[in-house]
Amino acid sequence: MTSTATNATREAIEPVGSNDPTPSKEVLLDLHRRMVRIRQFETEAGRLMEGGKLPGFLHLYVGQEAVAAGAMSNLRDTDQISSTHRGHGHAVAKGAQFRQMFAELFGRVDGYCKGRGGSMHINDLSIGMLGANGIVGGGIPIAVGAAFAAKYRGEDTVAIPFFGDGASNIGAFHEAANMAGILNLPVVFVCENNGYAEFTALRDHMKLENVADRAPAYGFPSEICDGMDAIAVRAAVGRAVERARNGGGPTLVEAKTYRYYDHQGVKGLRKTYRTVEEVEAWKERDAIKLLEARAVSEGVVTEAEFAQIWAEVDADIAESVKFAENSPFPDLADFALNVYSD
Ligand SMILES: Cc1ncc(C[n+]2csc(CCOP(=O)(O)OP(=O)(O)O)c2C)c(N)n1
Repeated sequence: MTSTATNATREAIEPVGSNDPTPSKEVLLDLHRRMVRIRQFETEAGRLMEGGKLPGFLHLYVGQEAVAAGAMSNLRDTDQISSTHRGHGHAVAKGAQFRQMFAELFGRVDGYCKGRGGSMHINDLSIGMLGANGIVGGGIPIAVGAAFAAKYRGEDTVAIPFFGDGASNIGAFHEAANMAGILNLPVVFVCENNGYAEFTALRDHMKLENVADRAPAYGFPSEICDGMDAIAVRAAVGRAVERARNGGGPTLVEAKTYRYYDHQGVKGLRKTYRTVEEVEAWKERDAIKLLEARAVSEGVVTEAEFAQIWAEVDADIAESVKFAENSPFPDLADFALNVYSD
């Protein structure tokens, strides 16, 4: 269900489960593989950080996998995305390789930014990953710019900026949304509402309950989906992508989701802003468990087939970490390389 552009307030939709039909086996396995790749990449990155092996900051995406996997399963390599400080999941789901990602986290020359960017700046233009961004809301106008360029050139590509509930308070979001609306650009704004901006609960930083309620102000529709259900996210973003590709303009999709770890790192700096019970309640509806249970109970995928995906991903992780650890550090002599263009 979508609200219309002319409504002053949008239709409220309860984000509980999906009534969308179960996709084919091929699609289920694809969603599962994308989610498991994110979960295991992040789990390993968290372990490495706790072991003191990674420099810089690490904002883990664990818990939110269904959003990146569901959204990206609708996209082609030529479609473009921009990301946030919590960007590994988006990169992995868009098709980035573990070897270059781990090497970047380790600060080595084989990383996506030759070891100069670190966790918050992973990009891969060859797969339309325009980059993660440490500036909250910073990626939103970048994706809108990519959508403008696509429309200007007559290309049928779509751009998705991913951002959090906190980022929807930033001026860049409102300017970009206004521009996307008035220029009718092929953009799907995907807000991952995990209920918190750092340590501030949504009710303390926004008067509205839903980020989706902001879309009518810019003249385009919005949809709320269950961000723990990859099938529901795929369906919601799929509708919006199709609309954008066919000249229908932007949509805002809000996925209600949750992060399992703290804002930064694994244990986090403070623990008082949310309860253990709340975290455990969300884990009960873990996105990977939900998808596995549904696919197995409906007889579309076997437990053994899912187990094989976990094993393949773990082998890829082990090999890629070894590769990254063996990659050299950048040479200090060319520290200014690529800072300025000729
Ligand atoms: C412009 C700017 N302001 C403040 C910060 C500090 N900061 C980093 S993450 C964050 C909260 C972002 O919350 P949200 O957009 O909901 O994303 P989430 O962390 O929940 O994924 C803030 C305030 C920043 N990096 N950039």
